[in-house]
Amino acid sequence: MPDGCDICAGFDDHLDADSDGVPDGCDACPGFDDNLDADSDGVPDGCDICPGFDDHLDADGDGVPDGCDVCLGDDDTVTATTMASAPTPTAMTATRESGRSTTAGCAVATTRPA
Ligand SMILES: [Ca+2]
Ligand SMILES: [Ca+2]
Ligand SMILES: [Ca+2]
Ligand SMILES: [Ca+2]
Repeated sequence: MPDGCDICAGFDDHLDADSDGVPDGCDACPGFDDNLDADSDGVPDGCDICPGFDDHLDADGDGVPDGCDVCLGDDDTVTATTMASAPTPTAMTATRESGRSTTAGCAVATTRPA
C-alpha cells in the first residue's frame, strides 16, 4: 500500500484484531471500537478512564482525570497505594462502600474499576 494511503504508517493496515477500522499498530484502544467516544474527549469508550468527563483534564497531574479525581489537588495514586496495604479485606470493603459519600475527602480513597 502506498504511504499516502497508509492509515497507520509503519504498521500493517490489514491487521485489525478488533475490527474497528483502526489498524492494530495505531489502535488507541485494542479490543474496543476506537470510534465510540460518548464524551468526545478523544479517548474511546472502552479505554475511557473517566466516562462522561474529559480524560485529558488533570489539574493536579496525578493521572486521574478531574471528573473522577477523588482528591483534587492531591495525588490519588499515592492514596490508592496506601489503601492497598490496608490490613484486612473487611476494612477495604467498608472503606470502599463509604468512600464516595464521605466528606473526609483525601483521607479515604475509592477504588475505581480499571
Ligand atoms: Ca483495531
Ligand atoms: Ca480499538
Ligand atoms: Ca471518551
Ligand atoms: Ca487528577
